[in-house]
Amino acid sequence: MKQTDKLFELAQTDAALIVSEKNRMYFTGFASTFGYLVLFGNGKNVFITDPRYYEMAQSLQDDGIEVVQIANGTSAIDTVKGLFEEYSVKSVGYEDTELTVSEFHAIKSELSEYKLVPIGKHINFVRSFKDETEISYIKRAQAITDAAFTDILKVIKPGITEKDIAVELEYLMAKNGAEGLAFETIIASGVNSSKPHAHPTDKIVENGDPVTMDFGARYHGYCSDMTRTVFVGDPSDELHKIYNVVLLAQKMGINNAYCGIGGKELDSFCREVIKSNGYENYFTHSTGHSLGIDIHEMPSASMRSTDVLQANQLITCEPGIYIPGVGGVRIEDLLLIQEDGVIDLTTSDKNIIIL
Ligand SMILES: [Mn+2]
Repeated sequence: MKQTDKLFELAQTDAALIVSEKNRMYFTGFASTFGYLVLFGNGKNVFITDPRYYEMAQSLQDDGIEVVQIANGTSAIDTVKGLFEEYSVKSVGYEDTELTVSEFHAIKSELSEYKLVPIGKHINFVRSFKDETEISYIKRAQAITDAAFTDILKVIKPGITEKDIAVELEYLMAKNGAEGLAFETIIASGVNSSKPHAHPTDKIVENGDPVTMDFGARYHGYCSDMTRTVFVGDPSDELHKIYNVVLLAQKMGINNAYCGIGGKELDSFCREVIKSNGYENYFTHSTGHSLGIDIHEMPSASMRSTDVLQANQLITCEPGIYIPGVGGVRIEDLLLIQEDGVIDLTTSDKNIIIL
């Protein structure tokens, strides 16, 4: 069972009620659309589910998670209440960061006799530290993404549309072993590339266009994320310069990252390079984020971040410059923080590529 000791150390409750799909997936490694996971501070864990998952969920017993089927004519919350009574629970942590307002109201009225404590931020903090298995999934997801990038370079040429590049890239990730996408693929060519999160359109790629591709795969439920901007034919002098500034900024961030660096400090390493070249008003987003089961997780690297990057956490380094009417460049790698340094999990070339 993942990091429950750490969770209870932070939460200081007798139990935690986990109902969201992703947190259930995180703590159990078992994917399901329905189930209540009850964690107890004493190390006992119970997965409550219905007949659709009861048999499959038996594998959880090996990980020390008791599996209980909801009795006919009762609800999951009745089973939860029964357990709380049995174990003399007084305080219960709940996922304030995941529940809808109506789910919260339902839990609040059903569990009115318990002290309810919001523990969403503690769960997110615990989730930010990746174990060996999670790191292996993320590395694999990133390797799939890098392989797809190598392959897509053979496909991009004048005349192809942004949508076709997106479809090809997604096919290549699937071919390389992805079980799905980490997020909706971003393809932005020509003047569209000044919009950091553009959706792929029917626009045709033309000679001289930058093509920004921001994409990620999912492997065993875990995400990867990378961005490269390539050029189809020679870019204008201005775009060439912008590319070099973004590349320098990104390398400055990566080369100066270390275990213990503040997210704000990492951001400023990148931002200073862009600023000293006169483009500070055109770097309009933060430098990086972590990922895992979600594509955006904590910690973050931004001007306002108070996070400190610690061993076994991840952070992307993705500065960009976007000039409306001209175009944009973004380069993104995924970094794994380790005690003795930082590993760049992204292996794709980032010297300027002119197709
Ligand atoms: Mn990203």
